[in-house]
Amino acid sequence: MTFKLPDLPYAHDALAPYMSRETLEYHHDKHHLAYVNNGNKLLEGSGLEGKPLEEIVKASFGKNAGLFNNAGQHYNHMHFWKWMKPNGGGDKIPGALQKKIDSDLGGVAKMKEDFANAGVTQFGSGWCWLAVKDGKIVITKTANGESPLVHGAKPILGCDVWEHSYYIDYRNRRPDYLKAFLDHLVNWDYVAEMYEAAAK
Ligand code: MN3
Repeated sequence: MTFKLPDLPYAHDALAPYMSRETLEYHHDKHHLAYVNNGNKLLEGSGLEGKPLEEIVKASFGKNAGLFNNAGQHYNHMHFWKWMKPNGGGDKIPGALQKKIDSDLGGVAKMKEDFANAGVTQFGSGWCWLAVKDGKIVITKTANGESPLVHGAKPILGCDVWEHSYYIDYRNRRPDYLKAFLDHLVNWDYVAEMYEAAAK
């Protein structure tokens, strides 16, 4: 089995009330698990067995839709759990990353506004992102299981705007979910870690 469901890095109720135990039980224990199981089945005979996850995602994009959807979502969710933490969010962003956000995205407040707007305007299922492209941090959005990884960039923060990510807690209020994600959930230390790795 190449793909494995990672444990959540916190208890299922640790992100409440911003993301409930019930949401994480469905989203992590069922949705993510399904991507892992389907991905493992579709990996067999694909010629990509044993390759690193990022390579499988890039190599299957546009060539093997079934495998890409599941491997892409496995990659996205592996990071998504780590992009959140209890008592996260806010404006406490590690120094070097904050400076880069100031220079590339017009400051933290503007970045949060534009990131949320990308998530709100992603039509249907998908993700909104901070990513490093050509040495700059950019804000993007993608459909379904895609990520900046298959568009020549390196993701450093992503928010899942599939309905399964927010419907139990927020019903149709996607803007409220994105605001709670930014104000109370983002693990900026992990974002900074991915930024340092992407900037090398
Ligand atoms: Mn999801």
